[in-house]
Amino acid sequence: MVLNGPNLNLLGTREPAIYGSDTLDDIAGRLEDEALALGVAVDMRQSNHEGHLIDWLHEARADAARAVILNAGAFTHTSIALYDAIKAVELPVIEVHLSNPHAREPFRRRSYIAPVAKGVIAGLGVEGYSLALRAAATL
Ligand code: CA2
Repeated sequence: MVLNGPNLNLLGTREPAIYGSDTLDDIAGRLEDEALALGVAVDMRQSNHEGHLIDWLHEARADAARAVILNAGAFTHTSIALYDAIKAVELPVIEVHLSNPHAREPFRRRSYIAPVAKGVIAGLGVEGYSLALRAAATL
């Protein structure tokens, strides 16, 4: 399962210097193709609501998803609820960011996801999603 958090529905429409010019649909299409080649299935979702992301993590567990790729957006830096949910579901979660939060404002340096993530990929743009998918397929 590939989960995207708040404001990522705006990808490709604003701030291309930071987030690139691909839309979330472009990324989903690319992951679908790559998943086919890897022999795995992807289910990509986006929500601006923290609770939806938590419900989907529970759903991933209930539906026996094998891994979660998570770009939690700004909830990365604030959400103890996501930290708890990731711990609870006991699935490998790969944290992905398009930009490199460590090279931006200081408040982006804290991640509540990283301590419970299997791995973290940041700063490589949409390529980060592809790398995470490859890692997930291998894991
Ligand atoms: O770099 C990333 O992928 C982030 O998760 C993106 C979040 C940001 O809060 C994190 O620190 C790093 C923000 C997503 C906002 O997405 C937009 C896309 C286009 C235009 C405006 C916002």
